[in-house]
Amino acid sequence: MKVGIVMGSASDRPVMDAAAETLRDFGVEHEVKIYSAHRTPAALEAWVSQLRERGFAAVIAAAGGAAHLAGVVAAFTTLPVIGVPVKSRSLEGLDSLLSMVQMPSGIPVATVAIDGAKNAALLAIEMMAITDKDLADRLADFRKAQAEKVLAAND
Ligand code: RP5
Repeated sequence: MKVGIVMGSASDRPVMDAAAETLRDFGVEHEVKIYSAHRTPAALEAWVSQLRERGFAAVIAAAGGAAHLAGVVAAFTTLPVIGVPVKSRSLEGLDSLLSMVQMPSGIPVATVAIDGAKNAALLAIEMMAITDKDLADRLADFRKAQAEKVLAAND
């Protein structure tokens, strides 16, 4: 099983690198693409619509501004779509957040925090870990190490 990462512009890349890094850390195969819902709609549809048959488990979609990318991705697939609202220049990401989190009924987008690329990857891993015991074990190890790091900061 693989995870797709799509972002609306190459300018989103610095934020989204954290998602790819997290998937890499967990040994999860992924494919990263730049497609825009408004600048390259046909190419976006062509890529998204064959993800299920290519063995993908989830798609992470990141965009800033009037960030309709995640909703459009969700329209073209029944795979779970995780939206990452990217911090925008004019409204600091509030526009991106609302346009993802306020999806109308029927086409869900699981939206994480503004610039929440790492959590998007962790959520995708958690979805895959429902049926992948090895991945579930790695998630448990990750949580344990994270907790130990917090507690060690008290020393
Ligand atoms: C969105 O517009 C992209 O996802 C990006 O966050 C934002 C700005 O894009 P650029 O003008 O930097 O290409 O489509």
